[in-house]
Amino acid sequence: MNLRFAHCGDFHLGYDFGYLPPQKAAARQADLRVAFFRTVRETLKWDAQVFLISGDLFDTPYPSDRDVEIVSKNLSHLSKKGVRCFAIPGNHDPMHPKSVWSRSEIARYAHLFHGDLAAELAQENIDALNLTIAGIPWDSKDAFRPPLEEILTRKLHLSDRSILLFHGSEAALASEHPAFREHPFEADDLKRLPFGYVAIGHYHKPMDVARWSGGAACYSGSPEGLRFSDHNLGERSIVLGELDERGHLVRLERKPINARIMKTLSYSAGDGTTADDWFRAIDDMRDPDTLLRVRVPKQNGTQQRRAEVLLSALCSDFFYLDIVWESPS
Ligand SMILES: [Mn+2]
Repeated sequence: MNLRFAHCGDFHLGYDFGYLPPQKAAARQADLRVAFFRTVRETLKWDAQVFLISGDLFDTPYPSDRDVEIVSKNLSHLSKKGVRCFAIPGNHDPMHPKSVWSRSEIARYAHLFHGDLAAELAQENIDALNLTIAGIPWDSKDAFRPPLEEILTRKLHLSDRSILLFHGSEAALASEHPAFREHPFEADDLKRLPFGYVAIGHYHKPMDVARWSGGAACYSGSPEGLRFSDHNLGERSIVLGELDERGHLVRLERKPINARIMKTLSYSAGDGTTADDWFRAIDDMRDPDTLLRVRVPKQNGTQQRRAEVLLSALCSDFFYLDIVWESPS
């Protein structure tokens, strides 16, 4: 029988959305909880036997009771349906003695990989499924250590089917985004590992990092965009996959999951556009579930006041419309 899995991560439950007005921030926090609920529902629809969380389920190691309760209830539901849950701590929810991962209402339903990679690769063998799941927990003490280096040289003892979970920065992304330098790895190194699927977290854009004969490695991405940064924009999804008896990846799909969508639009001085052009372009994107940030060049005197009035008329057509007036540098 083939094995099905669902891979998600980077929910950042409890993220404060501090740039939004309080009511909208609360609505977005609720969106994160809805995204988790939907992810669990899609996992069951997919008939997955395993549920994988590749780090940063929570935005903090000490989330609110409400967030803990929602996760606990959903994990308990998965467990009742026979789905096993595996998770690793990410950089936002690292392992601490009193962190969320030690709370019994979470620990009861999720197998958490922790411990020191230098000693051994934490892994769990499920004989009934002919499956090994291994996980590299985020190491806050040595955040720049390449996570794959040590296991590349080690002899691993795996079942025919094997999956690796870790949270890190693909090297090409690290060069584009200064914030993605921690726990760096090369996409090519993934191909040298003996796993059929590698479930990666940290980068928020859904992305296939590597594909090889019989396997793949993916960033699930965050199920909701958190900020107006490139990797949080656009559609969000989770990964659904299937391994055959030999451990080869035979199916890989993405399931859209986001309730709302984040977009940006940008104009610059001297590009020949006017406030009327901006108005038309924004008006075309009208959507009550869109968060849109528009960058426009600051105008002079009465022109500026006219442009502000014009564009502010569109605010109620969006979940959130943020017009950023940029002064000429
Ligand atoms: Mn992260």
